[in-house]
Amino acid sequence: MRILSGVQSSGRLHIGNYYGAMRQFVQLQDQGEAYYFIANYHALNTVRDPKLAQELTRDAALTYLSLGLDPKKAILFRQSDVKEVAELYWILGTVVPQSNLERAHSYKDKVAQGISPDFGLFAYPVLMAADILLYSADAVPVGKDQIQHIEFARDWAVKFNTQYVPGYDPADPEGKERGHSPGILKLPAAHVQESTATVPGIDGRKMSKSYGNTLELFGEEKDIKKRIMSIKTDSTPVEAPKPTTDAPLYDLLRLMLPAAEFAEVDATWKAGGKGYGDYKKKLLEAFHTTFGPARQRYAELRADTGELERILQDGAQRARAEAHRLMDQVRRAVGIP
Ligand code: AQP
Repeated sequence: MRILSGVQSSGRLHIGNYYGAMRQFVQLQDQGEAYYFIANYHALNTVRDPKLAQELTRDAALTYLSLGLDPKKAILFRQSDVKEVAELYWILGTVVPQSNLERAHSYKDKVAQGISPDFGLFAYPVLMAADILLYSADAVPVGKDQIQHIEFARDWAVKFNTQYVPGYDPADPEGKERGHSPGILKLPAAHVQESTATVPGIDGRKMSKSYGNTLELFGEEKDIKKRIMSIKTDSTPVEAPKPTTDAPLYDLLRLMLPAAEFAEVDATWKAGGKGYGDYKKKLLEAFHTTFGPARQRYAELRADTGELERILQDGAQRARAEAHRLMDQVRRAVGIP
């Protein structure tokens, strides 16, 4: 099984990225051939400072490694190191209905936030599909917000194959039946962990770099504390039962505490006797227990710039070999010598 996923270097990575996606990346590196990349072309949609773009790309790579990604097992690379992705993006774009892009949730959400969209934001799902299809991925571990994009990638792969592969039958995409051909573009499947599908931010919306509501994995201790202490709560007094479990503080405790400890929180949350301040302190402790070792590795890896570049170059070389193979077929199919 080939696994592929990426994270945008559009800001410092946060615990939403970790629980929604990166934790699975690390688990899956033992279960198949894993390709993980830093989506630094995607990040240009929001990061317009070249120095910062480079720094955030490097930071995302360090984050992967600090969280346990092993470059001997998984291929780690920068999206921009494999130029074929831009070529596939264009070719695929020629079969993408504009109406699909107009109904993309991520695009509609950003427009609803008042962001005035550029072409890059509108066409984001096409580049994401190219990212996935270029490496013939079987499984794509992602958070829930990305499911629609994976569905698009499947639909467009079918459109491309139907258009350009003689004997391709969408009902038999692998060409198992006699007389059918397998597609050039392989259909990927989203791999979502339901329990952590959407991690809430400190304001209760989805945790997101662009909302400024994150708990950064490798943020300054002082800042983490400040942010945890400012998680949105109501004014229920200490002794009273909390009116709802539909609260970011409750969800974050559930994510970060071991089951037995969370059971205690759950009991007092529903019965009363503890205040939100106590729960926030507990969450801060859990943050440090959970991410302490990774934070330590991050500090060590940051000091060794040569090693990081070597890992990324090696990953790019391996990813390029696969991209060349696929693009040979794609170019031949569409008539580009
Ligand atoms: N809050 C979240 N809950 C669960 N999963 C999440 N992911 C991101 N936020 C959450 C998952 O992390 C992976 C990498 O995401 P990304 O950084 O490439 O893009 P994103 O989803 O757009 O993340 P942000 O923080 O919201 O970035 P901006 O603000 O730049 O758009 C994905 O698999 C994603 O599902």
